[in-house]
This record gives sequence, structure tokens and C-alpha cells, in this order.
Amino acid sequence: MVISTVAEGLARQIETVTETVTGAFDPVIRLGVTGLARSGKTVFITSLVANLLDRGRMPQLAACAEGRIEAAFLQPQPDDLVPRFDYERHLAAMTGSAPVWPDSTRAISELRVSLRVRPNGLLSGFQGPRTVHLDIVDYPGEWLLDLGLMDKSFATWSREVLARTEGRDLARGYHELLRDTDVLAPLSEPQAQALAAQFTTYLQAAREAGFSDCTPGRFLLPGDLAGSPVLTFAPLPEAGKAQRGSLWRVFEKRFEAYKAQVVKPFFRDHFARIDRQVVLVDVLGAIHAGPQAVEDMRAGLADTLAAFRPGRNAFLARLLRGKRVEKILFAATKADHLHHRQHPQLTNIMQALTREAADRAQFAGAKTDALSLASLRTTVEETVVHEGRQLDCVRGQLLADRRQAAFYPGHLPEDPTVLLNAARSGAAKWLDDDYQVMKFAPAANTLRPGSGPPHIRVDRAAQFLIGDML
Ligand SMILES: Nc1nc2c(ncn2[C@@H]2O[C@H](COP(=O)(O)OP(=O)(O)O)[C@@H](O)[C@H]2O)c(=O)[nH]1
Ligand SMILES: [Mg+2]
Repeated sequence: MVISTVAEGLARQIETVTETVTGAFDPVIRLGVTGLARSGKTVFITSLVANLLDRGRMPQLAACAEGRIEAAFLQPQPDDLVPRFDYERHLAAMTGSAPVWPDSTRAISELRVSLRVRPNGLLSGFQGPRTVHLDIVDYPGEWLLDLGLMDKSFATWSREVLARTEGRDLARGYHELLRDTDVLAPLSEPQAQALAAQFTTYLQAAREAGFSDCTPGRFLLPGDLAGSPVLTFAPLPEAGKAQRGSLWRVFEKRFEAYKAQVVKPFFRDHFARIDRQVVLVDVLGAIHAGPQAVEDMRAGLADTLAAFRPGRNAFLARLLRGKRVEKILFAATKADHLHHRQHPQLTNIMQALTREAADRAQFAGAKTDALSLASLRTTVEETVVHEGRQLDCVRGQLLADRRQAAFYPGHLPEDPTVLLNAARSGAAKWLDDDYQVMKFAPAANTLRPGSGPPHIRVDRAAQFLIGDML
């Protein structure tokens, strides 16, 4: 467990004894944390919060370096209907003598951290400390992809999905099923379920293979909507005049219901209220999966980021009415798989991946930045001589068999376009290099008093995201 100072320990108990204490003028920052499943959201939030509560490893957070943060404590969140981010359980899992990775979560959750901060500069002599509330909202990046559906008809969406998946092995099963399907025939529910199930199987396989163009997003993370009609549809080829009650018309209706009753409420109730955003991307995982996965990640990111340039999307523009996200950070996660000498290359790739999208977001008034980080550092660096060559490795405990191993993930090119162009041109394999990713177990860690879990650049991320408000 994190060991904290006595005074802070007391301050933190406030959560258990009082209602939300938000002063009328206390600034509130809503920080959205998103990324596709397994991109590292849960670990990031847990580490960020633990490192805000115990700030020994946060030198790059200016207010912290200047000694102006007097206290940090958890408080009840403002939204009663959103599950609380299970911070304590995740932290307990990740720390101690036999740590494990936290369970994967499949829906939205929220946590409030409040910071008592002394002002800096001119006002410091006159003003007492003030409290800044940070509301962290964790939501699946898959849900953002659905924004692209809002301005699309069922016919258009179907056409695009079917064209894109035509040549993919993974989608063969679904395309074969379609060949035996008469979309003009009256709907039979078992047939509808079979189509939806087969399409969902494809989406899941595609996601596992590293593809990110996987809509509808809730098919992957259905939560309590699993099995409901609103999730029982799939893309269909266009076919002349469909009668009421035909498979085509029913699926069209369900597609519209999905937009109105699943996608829209999320954007209205959650997305539209976010002030700052961090988008986590498992860049190394995609590179390991190969060029197709990288190209797909690029396209998926661009789609995701459509949400941050609302001018392009009539639905979202109406919803936001001019409000916009002020800052967006794109972070390549799990950088502890790489020796720090390769971190700049990883950041370059992250930057190049988002350039197109980031330029547009900038145009819409948001400040953007890219970096590579590790929310929980599981490795130490080691240089090994291998066949006469010096290799910059990382050493850690392998998740599979708990062996200690030094590991060389491959050499990332200085110029990110080498990878991205290969990906874009449809290469099946990387030419020069092979990239590997090992799964490491979190290292046993006894947290130092006053310090959160070891990380790489979580403090830099925090400075970019909230530093100006402290
Ligand atoms: N080595 C390493 N692995 C990480 C890190 N963050 C996440 N992971 C791995 O990625 C998996 C998914 O992380 P999680 O936070 O649950 O992803 P989420 O689905 O986006 O919430 C974890 O179980 C770890 O295996 C990190 O900082 N370092
Ligand atoms: Mg999670």
C-alpha cells in the first residue's frame, strides 16, 4: 500500500465522513482517459492517482516541484449514476510482494481527486490555498469510434464495412454467411442472432489481431446491453426495395436505435462535458502485430479523433454548442518495454500517427502533445553484448512463467515514416526488423513512504494535462 504522511491520511478520510465538498468557486477539471481495450487506461489512472496522492515521483509536475501542493485526497465524485473507478482494488492488485495486473474493465467509471494548492507568483502572498477538483473519467475508446456512425445511414455504414472487410481472412466467415442470406426475406430472430454473433466474432478477432476499425463499439463491450435487440444487427449488402419486416429493414431500424439510444446518450452525458483528454495507445503492441495493425491503428486514431474536431460532425457540433476540449495528450503506453534510448523513436511514431488528426484538433483550438510513458514501470535497463553487438535491453519478470529475462524488442527506426509508410502501402510484414513484445509482470514493489508506484513520465503527462490549473 501507499504509505502517506499522517496529515494526509487524515485529510483523505474526508471522503468517508462528508458529502462532496465543492466550494462554489473551486475549479473543476474533467479529465477524460480513453484508449482501446488493453491500451492501459486502468493502470494509468491508478498510477496517476497514487502518484498525485503521494508525490515523491512527480518532479515534472511544476506545482509539486515548487512545493505548492499541500494535500491531495479522494472525494465522492459528482455523478451519482456513474460507477466509481475502483482505485483501491486496482492499486492493491498492482503493488505489494506478489503484484498482478488489474482486471480489465468494460465500461465507464469516474473518480474525484482534490488537490489543495497554494497559488504561485504575485498572488501567493495574498491568497490562501485553494482546492482544485480533478474528475477523472475512464471510458472505452471503442465508444468514440461510434461517433462516425451518427451521420451515417445503415446503407452507407454497411457498404463501407463490407468493402473494408472483403479481403480480410478474419471476416471470411461473416461474408460466407451473408452469401446464404436473403436480406429481403422476413426477419427470423435466430437468423438475426446468428448474423450478429458471427459479425461480433469477427469484430473480436479483428480487435485481437490489432485492428481498430471495429464498429459498433458496444458489440465488443456490451455490458448490460448484451443480447438486446439494439445490439442484434450487422452490416448487410444493399438489395433493392426492402419491405417492412424484412431482415434489411429491421436491421436498419436497430442500427438507428443503436445510434439514438446507445451512442447519443454517451456523447451527451459524458463526452460533451470533458475539458481535457488523454488518449492512450498501445503503439508497441500494434507494431508487434505487424504493418496491417499499425495502419489500422492510424486509421482508427484518425476516426477517434474526429470526436475532437466537432465542426466535421453535425451531430456533435449541435451537442457541444461551441464548448471544446482544451488539451489533448496522445500517449504511447508501456514504454518500459523499451530501453530509454528508444523512447524518442516511440514518441516520434506516436506523433506521426496523430499528426493528421492533431493538426485538425489544433485548428479547433485544442492544444495537443504526444509522449511515451509507462504507468507502472516493470523493468530495469540493461545493456547486453550479443554476437559482438551491444543491445539495449530491458529486464523484468515474464508474465507467462515468472522467469527473470533480459529482452530486446527490436530497433525502432529513427524516422517514423519508415514504419508508417510500410504500413500504409499494405505490406504484410516488416522488412528490416522483427518486433517483439514480452508481457512482463508488475515487479514486486515496496513503495517508499511518500511515493507512488514507479512510472515513466506520468508526471510529464500530468503537467501537460492539469499543470496550468494548479
Ligand atoms: N509493462 C507494462 N505493461 C502495462 C502498463 N500499463 C498497462 N500494461 C499492460 O496492459 C494491460 C492492459 O492495461 P489496462 O490498464 O487494464 O488497460 P485498459 O483496458 O485500457 O484499462 C495490463 O494488464 C498490462 O499487461 C505499463 O505501464 N507497463
Ligand atoms: Mg480498464
